[in-house]
Amino acid sequence: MATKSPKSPALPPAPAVKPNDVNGGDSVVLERLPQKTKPPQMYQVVLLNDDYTPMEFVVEVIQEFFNKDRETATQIMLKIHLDGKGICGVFSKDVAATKVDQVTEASRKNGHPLQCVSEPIEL
Ligand code: TYC
Repeated sequence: MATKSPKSPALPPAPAVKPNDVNGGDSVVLERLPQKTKPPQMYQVVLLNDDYTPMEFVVEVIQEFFNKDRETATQIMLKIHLDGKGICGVFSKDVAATKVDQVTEASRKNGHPLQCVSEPIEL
């Protein structure tokens, strides 16, 4: 009686491999797509002039919330006083909104009508 040779499991038929198919024809070609990530939209936080808010309060707000030294804050305040508006800083959307809220709350708490807005920066 012949001894059974151990049987190996059935294999799928070997794929036809062309000489240049290093991966048996399963190679994937990755195309480089054009870079399409844009930098995020930035926002300038602007103070508006009015006839009632004291100059000293505006200077203190610019120093405290926009991290300017007293001289720079005074120049920005005078620019607003003369031109009607002035940029205090440029931030991401969330940070700009927080600055507007902080300045507005501090102004109302002190009884001043100071207006602070954020505007998307034009490209
Ligand atoms: N015009 C105000 C005054 O004469 C001063 C002022 C400056 C107010 C800047 C607001 O954003 C402002 N007291």
